[in-house]
Amino acid sequence: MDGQIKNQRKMIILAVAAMAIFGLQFAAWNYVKGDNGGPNNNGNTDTGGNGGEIQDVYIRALSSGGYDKSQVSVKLGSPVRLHFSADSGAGCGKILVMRNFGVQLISRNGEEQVAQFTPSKEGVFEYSCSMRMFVGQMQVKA
Ligand SMILES: [Cu+2]
Repeated sequence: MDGQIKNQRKMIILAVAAMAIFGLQFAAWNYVKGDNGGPNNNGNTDTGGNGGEIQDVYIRALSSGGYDKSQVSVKLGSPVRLHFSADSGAGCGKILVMRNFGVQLISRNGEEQVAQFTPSKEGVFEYSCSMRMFVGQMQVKA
């Protein structure tokens, strides 16, 4: 008898705890969602997803081989707008790949191509041509 009641109590406590955790997650999720969308901010190309200031980054592939910047630095959690262009003599450097962010840009006649993404992890991430003859690094810092 006593044992059974104890067990029932345990079950109730567990159920309440589970509901509390679920409720908290739900609240947190709603909070994040609200933060993302904002009341008058439904565009995504211009304002980015995470509420931070857009960071414009410019990278150019040179006909001499390599990029004008071998390293760029961006802030964690704020959208990055990557502007890429290539000299007409840059060869395969006209393709810029950032595997970690699903970016692939091709600048055919030296024109600027733009990709936008939001870095969600600190670290050093490579950008390169598809064969990694041109290589540079993007540093993501909090
Ligand atoms: Cu290459």
